[in-house]
Amino acid sequence: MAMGMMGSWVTHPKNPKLMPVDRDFVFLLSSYDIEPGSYTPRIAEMLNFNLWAFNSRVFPGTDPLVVRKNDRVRIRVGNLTMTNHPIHLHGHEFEVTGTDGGWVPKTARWPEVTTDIAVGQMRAIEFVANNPGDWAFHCHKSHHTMNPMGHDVPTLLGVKQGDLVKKIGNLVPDYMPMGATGMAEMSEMAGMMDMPLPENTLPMMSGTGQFGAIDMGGMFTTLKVREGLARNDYKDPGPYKNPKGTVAHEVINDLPPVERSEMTVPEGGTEMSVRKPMGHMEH
Ligand SMILES: [Cu+2]
Repeated sequence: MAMGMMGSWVTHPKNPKLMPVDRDFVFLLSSYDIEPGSYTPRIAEMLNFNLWAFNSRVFPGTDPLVVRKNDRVRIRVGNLTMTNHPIHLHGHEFEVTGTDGGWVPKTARWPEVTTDIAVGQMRAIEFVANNPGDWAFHCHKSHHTMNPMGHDVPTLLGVKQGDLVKKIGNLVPDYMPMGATGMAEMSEMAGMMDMPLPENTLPMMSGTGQFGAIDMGGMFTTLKVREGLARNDYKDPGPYKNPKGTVAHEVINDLPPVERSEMTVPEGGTEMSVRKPMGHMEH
């Protein structure tokens, strides 16, 4: 299992009228510790994994879930990793309709957009895909939507790095600094400069969409809801054509700048005292 040799077994009921759906997907969640440049996972690792996978694949290597508008969709997710995964869907509300114990009675279901899947658990979620578009489907732990991530790098947010990069580069060729304004800066830089990566690895956050960098990795894919697809058509239909007036854009106009009230600082400044807990002296 630590090498990725695993799969799902789905037994469909003999009676096709039992819990019918139009599209039925299944995911196994798995995780690996593969050093950049290496081809063999460290199989003795228990907790500190760096690759988080849907069916042993990570974004942008995952396929989209293609469905027709108004299809009833089931997504089954089983968790074979050593931690829980809050699985989240955009654009729709779903119900958990199945667990390892069987189908959930209709009266016991409630609307959700995220469901946590504990270690060793299986969940089936269902919804009607009534909202056309491209919708993210992903684990909600942010480091599970990243690819190989060094966890012990210093935080360089707000640090003016100047020629530091060049100086370090003299010592460590291919050195890549953590972005001063965040992760997006890094993946854009990596794309722009055609950064060389070690063999058999991926950028930490990558993927491009119709509006530019997606900055995701790991347990991430998209649900693509379209009208007019054939019954068995699962091919990627490409990016969604957003109807006019539904895409956010920068507002450019001649209006005067917004007036904001001045911040008043009392004379002599403000003194603040911070008390930290010091054990149980008063008890
Ligand atoms: Cu996760």
